[in-house]
Amino acid sequence: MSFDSECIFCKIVAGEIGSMPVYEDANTLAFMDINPVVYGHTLIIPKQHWQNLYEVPDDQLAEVSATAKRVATAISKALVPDGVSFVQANGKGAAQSVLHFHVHIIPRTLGDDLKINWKLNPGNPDQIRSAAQRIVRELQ
Ligand code: DGP
Repeated sequence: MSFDSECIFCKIVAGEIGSMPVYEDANTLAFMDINPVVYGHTLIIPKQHWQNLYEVPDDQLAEVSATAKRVATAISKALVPDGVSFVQANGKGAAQSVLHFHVHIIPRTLGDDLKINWKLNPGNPDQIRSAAQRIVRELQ
């Protein structure tokens, strides 16, 4: 089991710090982003610690992809956005701030004009929770 005791996402997987999970299976976890760029912004991670796309083994990548598809499908039904974007950053130049491989699922609104390097602003916990509850209901 690959684990980094300094990694914030490993701490979430281990239950050492809280998160708002929406889906979990043996090797992957989906939870709400604490700095959402939009309502419903969700992260998908492998439970094991791999820094980036280059490190994550293909079988783990396949499992993350399957979870990302499952959660994006639930988001598209529960939140009814105009679209859904996947963003996955590798390295400083790509604005990767947490060095544990992850995929952002971002519900989109026509004309939202989102920039790929968004600012990390704290989200409203009630709004994040409400989005999580709607996604979880769809996944059940
Ligand atoms: P990136 O910048 O692509 O590495 O994305 C990392 C994301 O992780 C960013 O959108 C904010 C989010 N994030 C950072 N720390 C935490 C945390 O402790 N909990 C949660 N839920 N999200 C976090």
